[in-house]
Amino acid sequence: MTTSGTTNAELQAWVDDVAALTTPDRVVWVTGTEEERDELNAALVASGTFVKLDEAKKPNSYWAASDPSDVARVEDRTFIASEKREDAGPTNNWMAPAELKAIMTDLYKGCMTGRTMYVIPFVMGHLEADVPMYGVEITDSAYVVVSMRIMARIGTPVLRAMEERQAGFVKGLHSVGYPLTDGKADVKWPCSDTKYIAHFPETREIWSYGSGYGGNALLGKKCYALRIASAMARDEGWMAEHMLILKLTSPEGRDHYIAGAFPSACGKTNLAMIDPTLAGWSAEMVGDDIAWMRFGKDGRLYAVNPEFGLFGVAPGTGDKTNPNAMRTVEKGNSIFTNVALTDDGDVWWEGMTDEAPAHLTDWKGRDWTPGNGELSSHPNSRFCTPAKQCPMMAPEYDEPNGVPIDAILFGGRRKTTVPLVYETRDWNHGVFVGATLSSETTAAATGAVGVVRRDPMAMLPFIGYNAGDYMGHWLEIGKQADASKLPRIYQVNWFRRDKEDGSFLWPGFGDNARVLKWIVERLDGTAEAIDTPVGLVPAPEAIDTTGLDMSVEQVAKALEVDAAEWQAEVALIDEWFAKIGDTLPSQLKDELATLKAHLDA
Ligand code: SAT
Ligand code: MN
Repeated sequence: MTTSGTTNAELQAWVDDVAALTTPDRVVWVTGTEEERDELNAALVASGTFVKLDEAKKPNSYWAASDPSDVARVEDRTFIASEKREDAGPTNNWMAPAELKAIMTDLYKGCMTGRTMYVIPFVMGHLEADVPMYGVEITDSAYVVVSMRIMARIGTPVLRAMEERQAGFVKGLHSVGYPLTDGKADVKWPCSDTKYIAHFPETREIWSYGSGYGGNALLGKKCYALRIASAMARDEGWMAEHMLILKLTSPEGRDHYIAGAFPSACGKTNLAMIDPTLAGWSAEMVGDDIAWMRFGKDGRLYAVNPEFGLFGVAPGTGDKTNPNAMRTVEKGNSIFTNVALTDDGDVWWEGMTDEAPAHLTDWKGRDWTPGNGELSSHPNSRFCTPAKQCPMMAPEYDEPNGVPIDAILFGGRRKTTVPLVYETRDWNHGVFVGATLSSETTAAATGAVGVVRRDPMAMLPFIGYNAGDYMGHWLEIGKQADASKLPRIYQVNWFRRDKEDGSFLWPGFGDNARVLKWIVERLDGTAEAIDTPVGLVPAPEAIDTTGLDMSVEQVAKALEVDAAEWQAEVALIDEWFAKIGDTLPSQLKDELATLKAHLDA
């Protein structure tokens, strides 16, 4: 059985081919209406995937628990299948497209047996954009459909626009890889031990198999808006980046737009929703995860948030750390995955409140009591919620061509070495700092946690081509505009620890506005900076600590440039550059030589 279809011949043919290969019981063209969403949610409750939360506490909201093996992006199963291996570069897993497609076609054969195949037309960014960025995801997961409806603009209006414009689109094929062959019963969270998250950048295709987790299954997000889009952006002269977009307004009423790249689970959503602790300053969010940036007619870089929802890490989100996120999810219409369920039909996770409820159902469905030695929620558990519900959403979010970026931040999670903040000397120096960005790994991907790894522009898992060429593309972008029109580039590190007692040197969260204030004053030409071997660091007194219980000496510790630590860092950067190999741009070698010379001087 099939509902509807399309006049777009390429799309219809692809849908027919996929249905013939995967043999679903029926094909449903997703319309995006509220009635359709309600039906799917009800079906997900009936199948046990969803538990409906108490209507008074979280209206129209659901709790889901994944299979314990399917909780994060699987970077070791993620492939960039370009025709040539060198086009995927040294940081991506590569397989020849024909070989990978042969393997995956075998897996897809009959994989939707007993299931419904959904066809989701979607657009990343605005339907009214100069160049609307269309996609279609085929999936056998109703969880993916209702999540995609939160995370992207989907449904019939998008399909009609695609038909009218005869527009091209990114093809995303997703299956959980759990066919209901011979009447086999379904499980709450179908998935497979065999997983492939495959990208074909040349043909703008995504093939995903075996996982239902967000970053592996909601193909508009990391797979399209970063991996495929970064390859498009290289070809077309724009940028697809793993960045938040923040609007900051000073007490004088001047607006500044800041983009910030941070690896997954390093506080990007918290910074995007910052509640400044400094009197007179206010912040609004434009985006919390992805920024697409293009030059405007005035020669400045404009950023749009291509997403429609927020897919944030739940643990650590609470009234103290991120009140705006709490207000966003309280409005309902949200899906919570792998957090804990309270006895009265609400959700809870570590860090939501100081005290845990006396009893919970944990993310594995077991009884949980405080102090039982287990976390109630998986460290990468997520809330999926409509972006527009955020009380501090900037009106510019609706601007189809985005906001002009004044500054770019690069941040990681580093216990040592990297100062709280410093400014780079020019675009190329900024690209060097971005290209050598590093962070301790988090639970956002499977694998060891807490290991320092290089994460260029926080894009390591998301660059859809050769990382050296990607760095070169950044340098190219810098040549396309007047230096005065380019955003200024800063590095920040909220996570530095005291060498003696290991405590955090900086309070973080809302107090990060104090760092942003210094950056704005630099942009306005009113703040001083000290020239150090690594870049321009504020004098400790230049950071506004009004109302903070923090001495100038403590601020100085957070800002310190320790030559010995940086000598060790330089050795690590040498190793990193050696890994990039031939495609490493010579300008970045020059920047490293300059850093070494400054440190030796
Ligand atoms: O990859 S996700 O989009 O699921 C989340 C993240 O790792 O940033
Ligand atoms: Mn992210």
